[in-house]
Parts: sequence; structure tokens; C-alpha cells
Amino acid sequence: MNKILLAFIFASFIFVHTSCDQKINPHPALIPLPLDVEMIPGQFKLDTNSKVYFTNSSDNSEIEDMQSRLQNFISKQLTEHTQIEYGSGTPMFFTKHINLVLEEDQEFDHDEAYELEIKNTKIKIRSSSETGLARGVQTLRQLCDLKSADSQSIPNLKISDKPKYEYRGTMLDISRHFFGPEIIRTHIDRIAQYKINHLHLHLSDDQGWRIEIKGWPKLTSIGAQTEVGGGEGGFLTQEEYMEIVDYARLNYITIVPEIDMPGHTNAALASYAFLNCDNTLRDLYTGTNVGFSTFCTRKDSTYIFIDQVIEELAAMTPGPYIHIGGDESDVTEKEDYKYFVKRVEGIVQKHGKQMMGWADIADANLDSTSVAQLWHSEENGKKAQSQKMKIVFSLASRSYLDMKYDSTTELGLQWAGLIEVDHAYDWQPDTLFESINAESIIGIECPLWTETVVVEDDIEYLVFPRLLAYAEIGWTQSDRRVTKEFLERLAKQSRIMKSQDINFYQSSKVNWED
Ligand code: TNX
Repeated sequence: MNKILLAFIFASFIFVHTSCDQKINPHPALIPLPLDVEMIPGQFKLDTNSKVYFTNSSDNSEIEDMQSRLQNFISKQLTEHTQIEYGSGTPMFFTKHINLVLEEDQEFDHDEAYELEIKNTKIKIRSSSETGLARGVQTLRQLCDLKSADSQSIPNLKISDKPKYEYRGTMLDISRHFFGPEIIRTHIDRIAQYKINHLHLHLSDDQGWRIEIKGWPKLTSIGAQTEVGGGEGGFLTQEEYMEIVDYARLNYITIVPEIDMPGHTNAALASYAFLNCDNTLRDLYTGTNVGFSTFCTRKDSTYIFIDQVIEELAAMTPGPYIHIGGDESDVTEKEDYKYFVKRVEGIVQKHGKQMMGWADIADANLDSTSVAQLWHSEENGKKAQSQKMKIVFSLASRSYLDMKYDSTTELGLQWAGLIEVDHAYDWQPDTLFESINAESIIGIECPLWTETVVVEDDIEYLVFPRLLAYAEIGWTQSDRRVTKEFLERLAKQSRIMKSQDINFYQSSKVNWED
């Protein structure tokens, strides 16, 4: 009798609980669009005074860390009134709980794949890696951020997701204008939301050397002291750089540091005379011309210097890549250039890293482990491909964040054309150049050069919302991408960008909501 009564109470609870909100939920405006989204009737509600238990099936410290960051976020953003408690053991079935589950050796076929299930009182994120869980957490965060201010719920659904490309990057040039740790950290928070997994830092150029090298202190005591327009410049100390690397790691983002050479080196040439073939110091430079500087490529002392710089940089950089620039070395003799790049490749490898460079480097005879970043010429891409090198797509006319949106945009340059939001989105890396095969491409990167970018607001204006387009090209399978639908989802993302005080470009191509 008791059992029957209990079963009845239980059944009516389930009925009452699941019968509300049975209407089909609309698809959320997630960017990047996940691989598979199944909407389920009902919602996960966070009412005043509801409690959320976080449970964790393992004692993995990375997951605990992720969990406490998610918890922080949920308590701040999902609702002000939600009480958060850690739960141990199995919570009661009607208690709301969020569970991050690491399932090594499970069916996930990709390091960044995850599954997110939201069902009435339960949210579960599963993956076979911490990285996958972190990507799932970002999806959950975005679902929370997308809900309207008067709603206290997120839709029931099931998402199975994984990325198209393994390399989804963006670059920040902190040489032309210097931007310090705080701005870089904020940038990391923002790009992580869209599942970007590489942040390339352009750390040296004609106008400034921005990373402390203990063995060569004048690089920063002289070479960092100015920037485009004559401002005071600045640099990252090694401690600051390592803190940034660590902050990026917590967001499952790999830092790719670039020392641009043999061209784009005036700041170094103004710091140490021996780097010049004529042993004469150059003046510091605050203009915006390119292609006028070069290291002396036939002197052994140049390579002793580079070896020590790369050694210090590699020791502070856990990621696989050291980027050596290699672009626009217009005053380096062709043969000297090839000799230089090959020799520097050996130095990078000696310090346990893979060389990455602008695709101009493919002129040299290189190892297949080196990666070419293709920014302007199909020819360079072909040369890289024929050496079995992998390619990251950064075609200037499609993915340079420093290009103007339209002819009225005040910031930015125009040499590669105008890049409106739809133009930024409406292309595919694997069909852009006939001769570059899909198998050669490991991903895409959108670089922000900062000749015209002076303050943080300027970064925001040029990066947002185009970064969202590139994030989706990098993550979402091409056959799932439709420009019109992307622009509709983008319209809803204004809520997120506004709530984060991002000074984004309000393109007239988008019917912005809110
Ligand atoms: C070309 S792209 C450069 C940079 C400039 C940029 C400006 C590339 C590898 N080099 O030095 O900052 O154009 O858009």
C-alpha cells in the first residue's frame, strides 16, 4: 500500500514537473554553431532561492578549477538570487545540479568534443578531456548570457559538438602600439567565449620590442621605449608574460609568441649595433612603413643572439609553436633570407618547438613540421604544401581585423580591401584557393595589426563582431554555415557584447536586437 502511494506521489511529481513549459524551445543563437543541437521541451529554471549543486565525478584539480570558475559565473550572471552549494555524492533527483563529467576512453573522437545535456533539473557536460569540458562550459555560459533579462531559465536541449579545425586563432599586435597584461587578459576572456584556442602575440616589430629578454636587456631598455606616433611604448616582463600564458591556459588557449625577423626588426637594430651589417645603431622608428629593416643574416653573432632569445622565450612558452615572422623582408637578399629562415628553424627545433611563420618562409627549404601562415599569396601556400607543411589561413582580404568595415570606418587600413561582417563570414578556407588542399589546412587565424589602434576601445571596435565570424568558420562544419542565419544569430549576440561593455561595430548588415 505504502509503495503504491509512494509511486503515485512520485508519478504526479514527475507529471507536474515536466508538464509545464512543454512548448518546443526555439534554437538558441549560439556562436559558433554546434555540430548537433536537439531541442527538448521544458527548461532548466533558476528561481529565487533555488539551489544548484555542482557535482564532480573525479578528483581532478583542473575540473575543480573549471567548476569553481563556472560556479562563479553562474552565481554572478544566471541569477542574483541563486544559492550555490557544492554537493558531494548524488543529489536528490529533484535538486538542481550541474555536473561536469570527464569520461576518458569514451566515445568522443576528438580532444575538444563534448556533450551538453540540459534537462529540467540537470545539466551535464561530458567529454573525454578537460579541454572538451571547457568548451562545453563556454556553450553553457553563452546559453545563460543569451537568455533575456526577465527570464530565469535556459532551454532543455542536447548538444553534441566538436570543432572543424584544430587551430582557431586570433593575433594581437602589441608592437605597433603596446597593450599590457590587463588588456590582454580581458581579450583572452572574450575570445575564449567563442572557443578560440590560440592567441598569437606579435611581440616585436620595427616600432617596438615588447618582451623582456634577460640576456639582452637593451631590447627593452631601448627598443621598447616608443611606439607608432611616438607614445611611450612599454613591454611585458617575463613574469607578466608567464602570467598571461597561465591565464590563457586556464581558458584552454595556447599562446603563440612571435619575434618577427629578419625584417621588421628596427627596434632590435636600434638596441644592439652588431645586429646591423654596418655595426651602426639605427634610430628608433615611430612611423608605419614596412620592409626597410633586416638583421645581418651572414654573421654568426646574429644567430647566437637569436638562439638566446628563442631559448628564453621557449622556456616561458608551454605551447608547441614559436612564430618567427618572416614577412616583408624586402631588403634582405633572397638567398640570405632562405639561409636565415632555415637556420632559425633549426634553432627553434633545438629548443623543442615547432616553427611557425608568415607563409613567405616557404621560399626556404623547410621541415614538414613547420607551419605557414598564409596571408596573401596562393603561390606561398603552394610552396608550403609541396613541402608537406601545414597551413593556417589568414588571408588579409578576408580575415585581417585591421581592415576597415566600409569606406566610412575611421579606424583601420584598407590595403587588402574592406571587410564587412558578411564578407568576413562568407568564405571557406578549403575552397578559397584551388591549389590548397583541405588536408593541408589546420585552421584559421584573424590578426589585429595595431598601426591605427591606440586604445582598448579601438581593439574592441575592430575585433567585434568580426571575431565571431572567424570563430564560427574555425569551429563549425562548412555545410552547417549559412550567412543569413549567422547574421540573425549575431543580432542576438549584441546582448552579450553590450553586457560586457564591448565597443562593437554595429554593422547595418545586422538587425541588432535590444
Ligand atoms: C602587413 S601581414 C603586415 C604587417 C602590417 C599589416 C597591416 C604581414 C605578415 N605583415 O606588418 O602591420 O600588413 O595590415
